[in-house]
Formats: sequence, structure tokens, C-alpha cells
Amino acid sequence: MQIVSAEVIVTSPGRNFVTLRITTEDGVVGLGDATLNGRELAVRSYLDSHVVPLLIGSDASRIEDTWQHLYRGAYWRRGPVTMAAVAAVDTALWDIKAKCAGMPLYQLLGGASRTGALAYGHASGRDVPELLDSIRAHREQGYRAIRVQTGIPGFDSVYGVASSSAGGGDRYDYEPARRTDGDRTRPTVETWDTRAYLRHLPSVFESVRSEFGPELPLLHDGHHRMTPIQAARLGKALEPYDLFWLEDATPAEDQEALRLIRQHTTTPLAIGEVFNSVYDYTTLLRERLIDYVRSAVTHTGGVTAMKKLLDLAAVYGVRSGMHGPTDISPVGMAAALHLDLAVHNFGIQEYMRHSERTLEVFRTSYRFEDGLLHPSDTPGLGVDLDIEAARRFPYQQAYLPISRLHDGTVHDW
Ligand code: CS2
Ligand code: MG
Repeated sequence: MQIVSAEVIVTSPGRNFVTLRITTEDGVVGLGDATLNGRELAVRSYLDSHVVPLLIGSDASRIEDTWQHLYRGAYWRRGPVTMAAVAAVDTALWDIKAKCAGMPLYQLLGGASRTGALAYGHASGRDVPELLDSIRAHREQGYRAIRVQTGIPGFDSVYGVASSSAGGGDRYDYEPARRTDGDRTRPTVETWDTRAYLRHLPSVFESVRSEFGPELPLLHDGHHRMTPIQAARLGKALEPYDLFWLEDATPAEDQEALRLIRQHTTTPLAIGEVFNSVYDYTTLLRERLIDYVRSAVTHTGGVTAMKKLLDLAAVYGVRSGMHGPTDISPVGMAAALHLDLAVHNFGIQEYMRHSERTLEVFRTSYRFEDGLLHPSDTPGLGVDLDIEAARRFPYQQAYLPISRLHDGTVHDW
């Protein structure tokens, strides 16, 4: 089954996305997500210049061999740009294979292990009253698990907190990469103070638990900002609030940092959305330093690589918690949902929900009902890309914010 074309489609319906569209000689089309927030054009170039020429004329049915060719044949291995490109090819080939089999992709991954995948949404508030409103709104939308992020008194803007100006739709939308129409696009700068954050957060969870009770699964994203001992202190301070997980407590590449955190707290830990290969996890899994794997199909080399990573995680009792913000496209989200349904060690799926504008371009069939996500039984991934609609939304430069301390020192955003 020869590949006759492979197009890289960059579109910006509400935010930037990069999609690889592969077509076989029989006219079967497969899609893969290659979106890397703030660095989209690097992946487009990697695909257009170095991958697409190798795909034309190759056999679309040889998924594993294609993956190994693109990984080992590049000589220079791993990294977010490379692995997003490999992921897009791999996901598109799985889409094609499942379509040819007349099955939803999860059936080729072992079939359904559950009726649906528990989702969590992003509640946030500049202050506690706004946060409580946001949690109520997310529960009314059907979420059974909720991420909690708030502002900090005295700070203008804080990671993860929607403000009416930032979102693409309702006031709880949160889009970190800000596009500007101006000719001088520069990252916005946010000021950070970890000690103020550590003093403030426990009282936020005290208010949330007293309002919503002990059962509601609550998650929090530390977003890479703490030192190991600060993260240990926060994990310990949050134990009375029984979090589902504390995410990215420290910069993820410092795997050994989690040893110290583990010594001080039983709050479950999740990490890995910035990782791009199984090798990023080896210490974390072998020493059981984390409880959830945060990688997305889109950033970790595709369905093939993600399935192998989750099978290794299962050996150590670690479960999935795949990354699912709006900068994972509906194609990447659908790929995650097929794995979520099939793997035994499923944990939870992040689901920020894309804007109506994004869904004008990406026609999805996955569904969110009663707090659970299901990829649908449409053959393949179950997502189509409307090329004409995609052309209506040209790329716009966008950067993720950067973080600086009060004295101007660059910090982890
Ligand atoms: C966040 C992401 O969803 C999350 O857990 O860490 O929204 C992250 O900030 C973005 O993916 C960055 O592009
Ligand atoms: Mg995160």
C-alpha cells in the first residue's frame, strides 16, 4: 500500500496546529498531529524537508519499520521537534491501518478495557470565589474530576488561570500561547514568587474541599516551578486535601529530584508532558518515583511509542494520565482516547475541550458524556480535517509566556 502524498497543514482556528495528512495509492487518508506549542514551524520544516521525501513511495502498512527508520535513520535522536514529527507519521499510519480494517483504532490495540475514559477539566479563578464558580461550571458540564489553578494575591496573571481576555470561547477557556497581529510578537512576561504560591495554595484547597466535599478528584499543576524541597513541602501541606495528583512539581528533566519529594509526601505525582521518549522515564519508573505518565501521543513519537511506554509503566504499577490541553489537536486527542480505552493501566485523561472554531476545521466523532470520553466506533481515529476550512485560518506567530522572578531572573514558566 504505497504512500502517494504527505502534506503538512498548518492552520490556526483559535490557536496554531500542525497536521500531517498522508494519502495512499488507494485514496485512504491518515492524519497525525504534529503540534508543538510555540515551535510549530520547526516541526513543519522537519517534516517537509526531511521526512515527507522519505515517505513518498514507502509502504503505509509497515508502521513499526517506518517508526524505526525515522528514529534510528535520523542519527540525531529524540527531542520534541523530532518526536512530534515521528508521532505525526506514526499516528497517520495507524489511522490508515484501522480504516483499512474497518475498525476504530482501539480495536487494533487490544479492544476496549473500559466503557469510557475518565476525563478531567481545567477549573481556575483569579481568586477563590471565581475558582469555586469555575468548579461548579465544570461539574455542570459533566466533569467528574477537576484541575484546580488559582491566582495569587498581588499577582496580575498566573499560569493556568483563565481570564476573559485569553480564552477562545467561554470565560473559563485558557490558551497560554498568545497570538498577536502585531509585527512584534514577543512572549508575554509573567512575574513569579514560589514562596507566595506555597503560602497561598493550601488555603485554596481548604476552601475547595469545604465547598465540594472529600470525594471530588482534584488535580493541581505545579508547572515545573519548585525546587525539590519546596515541592516536598507543598505535597505534604496538600495531603489533608487528598489530591488525585500534583503535576510537574519540579522541572521534569531532573528525574532524581523526585526521590527527595517521595521521601516527604504521599501526594501522588504526575510528570512527563515535556518528555518525548521512554528514556526520559527510566529512573522515574524503575524507582517508582511517579504515579502517572503525562506524555501525549503527539509529543512522544506516536501511538506505537506511547503504547510501549504505557506497557513499561504498567510493570511498575504506574498509570496513564495523558496530556490533553488545547495545544494537542483533536487528532492527537483522538489518538490518546483510543489508547485510553484499550490499555489496562489507564489513569485519567486531560480534556480542556477545543473551541468551536477549532472544531470547524477538525471534524471529530469522539464524545464526552457523563464525565467519560469515548473515541467512537468510527473506523480509524475518527477525525477528519476540512482542508478548505483550514485555509481560512492562516498561521499566526505565537509564543508561550516566560516567567521571571521579582529581580528579573528567568524562571520556569
Ligand atoms: C499544562 C499545559 O495542560 C497542562 O497540564 O501543563 O497546558 C501546558 O501549559 C501547555 O501544553 C503548554 O503549551
Ligand atoms: Mg501540565
